[in-house]
Amino acid sequence: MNDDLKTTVVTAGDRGFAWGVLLLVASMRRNGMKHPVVVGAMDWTPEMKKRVSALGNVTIRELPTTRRCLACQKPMLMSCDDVKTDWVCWADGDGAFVGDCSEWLTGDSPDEIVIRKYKQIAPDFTPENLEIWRRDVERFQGEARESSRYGTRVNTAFIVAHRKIFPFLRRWQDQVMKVLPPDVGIIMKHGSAYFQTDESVLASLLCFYPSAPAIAESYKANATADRSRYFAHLAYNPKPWRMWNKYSMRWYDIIMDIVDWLLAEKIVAPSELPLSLRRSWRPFFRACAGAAPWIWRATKLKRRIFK
Ligand SMILES: [Mn+2]
Repeated sequence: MNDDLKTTVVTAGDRGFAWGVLLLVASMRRNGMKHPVVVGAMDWTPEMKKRVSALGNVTIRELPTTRRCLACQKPMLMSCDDVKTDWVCWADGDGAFVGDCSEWLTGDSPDEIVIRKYKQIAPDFTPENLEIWRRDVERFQGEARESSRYGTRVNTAFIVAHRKIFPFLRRWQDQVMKVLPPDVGIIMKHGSAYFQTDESVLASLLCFYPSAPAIAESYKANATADRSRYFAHLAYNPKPWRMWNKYSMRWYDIIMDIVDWLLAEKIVAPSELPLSLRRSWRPFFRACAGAAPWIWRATKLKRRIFK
C-alpha cells in the first residue's frame, strides 16, 4: 500500500448532514488526499450516495434509522471491518480539510490516541461529575483508577488512532451504549455528567479506565502546526450548507472553492446546490449570518410544533 495512504478517514451523517460529508470528502480529493474513506450514512437519498461515491475510494456503510445521535456510532465506525488500514482518522461531517493534511493522519506512536485536549469548563468538569464518570467506568468496564489521569476534556471532531487501539474504541462504544439514553441528541443538558455525549464518554474512559491509551502530547491538525494545512471544524448551527453563521463565515472562500471544484468535476450540477452554497446568494447569507443561529432555532422549533 502506498505509504501515504496508511489511514482510512471515517465520517458519518444523517440525511441533513449529507452535504457536509460531501464537502468533507471533496476537500480531501481537492487537496490531493487519496485516502480510503468510510461513510456511515443514515437515510441518504440515492443522489447523495452517488455524489460521494463519485469522489472515488469511498465505502458507504448504511446505518439503520435511529433517534440516537449518530456521533454515538463513531467508535463502532472507526473500528469496523471496512477499515483495512493500520491507522484510522475520524473526521466530523461538519468539517473540511484545508490544504493537504496527509501528514496529520497518522500518529507518532501506535499506543497513543491523537485527539485535541481542551480546557474543562464548569459546570461540566465538576468533582461530582468526575465521580459519576469514575463510578460508571468501574461499573461497566470492571475497573477504574482512583483519581483522574487528566484534568482535561477532549474534542472528538477529529481523532487519529492506530488499529492497536481498536479494542479500546470498542470499550468506548460499549460505554456509550450503557451510559447514554437511547434517544440522546448531540448535546445533553448542560451540567450533566455526559453533557457532550460521545465526547464526554470518551473523556471518562481516558480519565479513569486504567489501560486506556495515553493522549498524544502534540495535536497538529488544528492550525497551530501549519496555518495552511489543518482540519476546519464548522462548529455551531446552522451549518454552511443551510445558512452561514458568523463563525463559519471565515471559511466561506475555502468552502466555496470546494463547491467550485465539485461543479467543475460535474459531481454536482449548479441547480442542485443548496442556496447557501451558491455564490450569487453570498450577500444575502452574509447579511443574515448574525441572525442565523436564531433563525435556525426558530425553524427547528416550528418543525417540532407543526410536524
Ligand atoms: Mn462537528
